[in-house]
Amino acid sequence: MKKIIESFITEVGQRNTHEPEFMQAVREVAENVIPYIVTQDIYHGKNILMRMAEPERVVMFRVPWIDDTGEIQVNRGYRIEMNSAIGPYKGGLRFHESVNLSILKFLAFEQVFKNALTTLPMGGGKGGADFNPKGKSDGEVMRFCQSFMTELFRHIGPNRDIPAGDIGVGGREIGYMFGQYKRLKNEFTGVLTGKGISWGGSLIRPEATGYGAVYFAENMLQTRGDSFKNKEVVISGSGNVAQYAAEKCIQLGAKVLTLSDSSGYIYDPEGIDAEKLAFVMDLKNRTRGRISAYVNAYPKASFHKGKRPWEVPCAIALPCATQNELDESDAKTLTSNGCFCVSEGANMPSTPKAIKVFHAHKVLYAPGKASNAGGVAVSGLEMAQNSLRYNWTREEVDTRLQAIMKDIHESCIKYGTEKGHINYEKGANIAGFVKVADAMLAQGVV
Ligand code: NDP
Ligand code: 2IT
Repeated sequence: MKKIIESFITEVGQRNTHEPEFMQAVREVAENVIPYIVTQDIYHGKNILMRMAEPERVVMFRVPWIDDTGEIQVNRGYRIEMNSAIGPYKGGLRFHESVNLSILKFLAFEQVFKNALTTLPMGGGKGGADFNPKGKSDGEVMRFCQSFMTELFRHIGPNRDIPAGDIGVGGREIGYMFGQYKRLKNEFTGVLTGKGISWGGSLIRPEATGYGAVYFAENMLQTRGDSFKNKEVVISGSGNVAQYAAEKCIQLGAKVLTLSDSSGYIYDPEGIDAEKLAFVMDLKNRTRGRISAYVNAYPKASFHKGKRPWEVPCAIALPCATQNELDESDAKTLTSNGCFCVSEGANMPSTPKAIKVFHAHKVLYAPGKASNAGGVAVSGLEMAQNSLRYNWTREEVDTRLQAIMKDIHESCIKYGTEKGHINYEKGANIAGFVKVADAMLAQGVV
């Protein structure tokens, strides 16, 4: 088995040199799915995983724009259209200085499996640019978004490819991009998700990823007759996903101890309550400040510069910042401090060695493609509402989100149950694979 997996990885690696994040995501899937494929005759001789590891299409383009001093800047834009077997390409856009082909291909590959798990008809894609929104004025962000969409618009559409937000892309950026798409096409369509409520957005979409990651963790805790009540929770990040994960934890009676950004983490031993979270939301979303400012407002808290929050003892950890932000030594620290539940709000935040530590300690560990699927699931519900030209209430969307997270949890149990342990990583990868692979088989050599 090891030989089959290694020869597959070698072949994919030869075609994708210098793409470590993409190869990390492919290896994780291959290690979980190939042992399953060999037991299933229908997949033999179809080269199905190799086909899934090759994007259907990659678009790369120049994004020129003028900054506030009148200088011409240039960035690189991308859209990876990974797989459309079960629906149009769907996935976010990331604006961050680290963005490159490897990072977007890993995200697009993960998205294919994640979207399949949501039970909704969505293929997988991802895009973005190496643009750093930090410190940019509203005008600069708008001009960048307009230039980005001036090329992207010809590749997307409500039945072709529907982008949304991710790191560095929230409601403001979606608004600027939607406005430019509408001018170029002279059409009002649901081409992006994460839109404002008065122009086609869905209630609960901003909350969905964070809430979903907590709902998924709740489902995992229930398998042990446990809950969030009075649990200490450590969260990384302080953006969209982290904020709403924290909100749901607080609503469920947990004590949230940390939040972070790329400069460090804040630790509040008294817990971040609803009022303190409102301060964080204003700080991050309106004034676009740094999380370190929390300690000026709440002096009993401390700021740990350049550090990650995993050293703070907790029962539950929710990584909600970025890829590879939790390594083997962090995982060992967490488990030795009693952490027994990890639900990933971010995409691929735990390194492969960290995941091994979680499995060895029988931690309730959910990979992002299962636990953060609530965001794209509510994006799917936004698309459905746009097609219906109708809006569901908050309660309706939240009820559907909870049902979807429960369904994903059940799919993981179906394919991931091992002796005395649920391997959610294996369960999510196989369940996602089966749905997409069966559709591809039915469609011929695609
Ligand atoms: P935001 O841009 O709103 O927030 C990102 C947060 O992560 C910020 O606190 C940011 O800090 C921190 N961060 C980003 N890069 C790094 C880094 N290299 N090192 C340390 N911290 C970092 O993004 P989101 O909250 O939307 O996304 C967070 C994660 O969730 C990502 O992995 C994303 O792919 C994933 N995700 C998002 C979904 C969504 O609907 N938005 C859906 C599913 C997954 P700083 O400000 O210092 O950069
Ligand atoms: O990683 C993700 O699932 C997202 N950034 C959300 C994608 C979407 O289309 O809502």
